[in-house]
Amino acid sequence: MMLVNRKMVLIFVVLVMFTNFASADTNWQIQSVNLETGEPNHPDLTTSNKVTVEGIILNNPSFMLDAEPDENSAGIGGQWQIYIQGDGNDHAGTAVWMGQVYDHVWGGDGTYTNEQWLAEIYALSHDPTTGYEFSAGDKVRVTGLLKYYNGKTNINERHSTEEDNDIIIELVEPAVGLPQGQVITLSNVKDVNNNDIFDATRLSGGEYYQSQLVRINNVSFVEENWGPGNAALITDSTGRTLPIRYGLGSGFNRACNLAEEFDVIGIFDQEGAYRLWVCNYDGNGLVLTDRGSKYNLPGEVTGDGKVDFRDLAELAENWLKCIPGSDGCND
Ligand SMILES: [Ca+2]
Ligand SMILES: [Ca+2]
Ligand SMILES: [Ca+2]
Repeated sequence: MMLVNRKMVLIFVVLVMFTNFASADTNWQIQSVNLETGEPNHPDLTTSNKVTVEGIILNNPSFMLDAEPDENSAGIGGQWQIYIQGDGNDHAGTAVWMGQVYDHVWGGDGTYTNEQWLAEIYALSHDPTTGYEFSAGDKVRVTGLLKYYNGKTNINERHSTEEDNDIIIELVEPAVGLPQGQVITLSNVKDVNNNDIFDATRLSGGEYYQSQLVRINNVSFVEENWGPGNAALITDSTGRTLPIRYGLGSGFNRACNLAEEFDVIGIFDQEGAYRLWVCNYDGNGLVLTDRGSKYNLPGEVTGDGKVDFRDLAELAENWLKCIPGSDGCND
């Protein structure tokens, strides 16, 4: 009897180990495509099995999509999205997306009330064990269902408010820092005729950089179209071009002070065509990027995500002070 129990325990332990091992994917595995056709072919694309994957958060969500709840929206309601990028040898990234009004807008199942929606994205923004609030540069573990959309395999709820479809995000390591943007040129992702370079092996072209941070140096605008959420177009000295999507960052509400030739850092994205998603601009003048705001809320200085009297008090206390060596001291 004793022996049987030990055996059973052993089998159970091995099963648990195998299950844990089998359910962990890399971003590279999640983005798997058929080498001949380029079609996505992850085994759990249409099963009800959730995948688990780790990566570094690339963006604070309020700079990317508008999560403002709007259950009765004639528009599209709240949306929420982060990208995670694999580290080490995991040369790939994955978008994690949520929507509020699945049935009205996304051809799905159910709509979150405003209250439910806020609870959903609050849960996704905090480690379930410690309550820690995530930020770009944190390494996290994401568990959820897969859904293919316009060129990449995303983790999302498959457009359903069913609790079984929930996404879970857990902290692996806080503040590991953003990955350095891989320096590319437009010739890495566009051919001589300025067409997207698609390589189904994902070892070159746009697929190699998809959903990861890249940096492109010495570009200029063909179409500036400055403003939050707008689409722009950049070019380099070879005449190749690449679409830019501006995020919702409040920096795009200020004047564009970029030099005529500038560098750009953003998330290399595919939605049909390849494009670069730049979430915010911090006004530095030479590089179209933002180096560290947490919330997309001008005047929010205390770091709690709400503008109130505490921010005002801090502002008042420091009124007319300037940082030695900064432009502000020359006014
Ligand atoms: Ca793709
Ligand atoms: Ca849910
Ligand atoms: Ca505040």
